[in-house]
Amino acid sequence: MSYVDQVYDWVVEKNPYEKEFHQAVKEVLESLTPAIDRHPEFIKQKLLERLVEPERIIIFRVPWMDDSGEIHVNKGYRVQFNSAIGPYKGGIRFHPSVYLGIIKFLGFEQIFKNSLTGLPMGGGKGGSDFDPKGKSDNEVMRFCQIFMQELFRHIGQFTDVPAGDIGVGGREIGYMYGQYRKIRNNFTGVLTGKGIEWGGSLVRPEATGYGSTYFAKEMLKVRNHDIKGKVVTISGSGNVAQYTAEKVIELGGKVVTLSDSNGFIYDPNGITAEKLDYVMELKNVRRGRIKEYAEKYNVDYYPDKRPWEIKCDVAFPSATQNEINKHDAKTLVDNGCIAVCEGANMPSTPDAIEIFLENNIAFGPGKASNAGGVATSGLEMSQNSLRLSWTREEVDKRLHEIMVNIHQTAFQTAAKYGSSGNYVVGANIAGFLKVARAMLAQGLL
Ligand code: NDP
Ligand code: 2IT
Repeated sequence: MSYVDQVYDWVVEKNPYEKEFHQAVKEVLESLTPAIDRHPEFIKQKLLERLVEPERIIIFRVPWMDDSGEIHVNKGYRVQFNSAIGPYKGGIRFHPSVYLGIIKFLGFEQIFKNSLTGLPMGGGKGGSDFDPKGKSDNEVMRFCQIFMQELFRHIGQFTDVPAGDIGVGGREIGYMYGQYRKIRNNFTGVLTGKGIEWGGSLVRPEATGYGSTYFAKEMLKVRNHDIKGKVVTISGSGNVAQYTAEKVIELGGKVVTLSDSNGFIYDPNGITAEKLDYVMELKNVRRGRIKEYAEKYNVDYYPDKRPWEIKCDVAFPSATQNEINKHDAKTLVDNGCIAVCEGANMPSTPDAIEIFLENNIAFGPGKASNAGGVATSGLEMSQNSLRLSWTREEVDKRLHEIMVNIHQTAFQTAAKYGSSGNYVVGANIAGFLKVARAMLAQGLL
């Protein structure tokens, strides 16, 4: 049995039930084989065994009181996965599906993603099985405060810097930051995604979606295509989906779908900037359902479905993990899709990825294509350290450069290791090698 297979089996045996974590580990390890072949020292040093075990896991109780006075108890998590190249960095997810296996998969992905950005950030992730949906602002505030009442002792600007993810946006970061500042009595860049008046960076809210679009543009350029004039399907209607739509529209693409966990809307005439303003108000202020778009603009709504049956040139899965299965992938290919760019983390199942690669689809894996969010978080950290704020143009220029570099690195690394055009192999190997070298240089820790 090969070294990577042995490590994978060991991960499954030692971490039963964490199926998303197994999936993420398998995808990375399988593509590392050519790199491991060139570095036998990694085997001797048990480097992969060390890489798949988080440096530290914190699990804690979060009791909170709802508006009617009833007490609820949720679980809080922070997985501090790898700090070989910088402080742990990664978002916090509030969603009822959260358990250790999800946070570990996300933290593991984050190691390689952060490495690819070229910025000094290690990998981590946190969250809770708390469901912000249907909760009042006061309930969300109290939850965030109690969550931070424990998390504060484990994080810091040089230790671990959380940010947003599903269910955690500007509102939640605000409540958590306020509590951190109050408890610690200091004002530091301990979270990213902060409001612009209190240490945040311009373009951070837009960064993941803009970055994903910049990445897609680079993939298309290699094939002599452009976003302009392309029909685009997007899943999700949260932070990543909204700003992917904004940038695609700005670049002349036609966005025809958005979704949420209840279904998707299909607007064959294209979502315009004005309609997108409506979506942003609907989702970010009123916190309503995407179905309302269909009612307002008189378009079709498909309950309990994902948008992959709609014919498109480019697809941006931007909602959640495993939202494109084998059947969806086949449908996309059969309908003439030429590129799939992952805004979400691990939205495509392994057999869906196989279909994309077999059919020569330009496939951007999340850890490369959605790295613009964390990269701009890195830029927020830099600005906090400098005690300066860069202009919108400055941040966007740096974000764009980083995405172009990630694309180039993944593309060139894939070619170097015998898998031309395979961004999965390129991104995994490039992200891995930097972390592996740093781990070896720093000794057995
Ligand atoms: P949001 O909470 O802002 O939006 C999430 C969207 O996805 C909502 O429309 C939500 O619908 C939908 N969704 C969530 N869970 C499910 C589900 N189980 N089934 C169907 N739809 C679902 O999150 P983000 O936009 O920030 O995150 C989206 C994805 O992008 C995630 O995979 C995240 O990890 C990834 N990502 C986020 C980054 C960021 O900076 N925010 C950076 C890099 C990656 P509903 O409202 O009905 O739940
Ligand atoms: O998955 C991700 O990269 C994020 N949720 C953003 C992490 C961050 O620290 O900005």
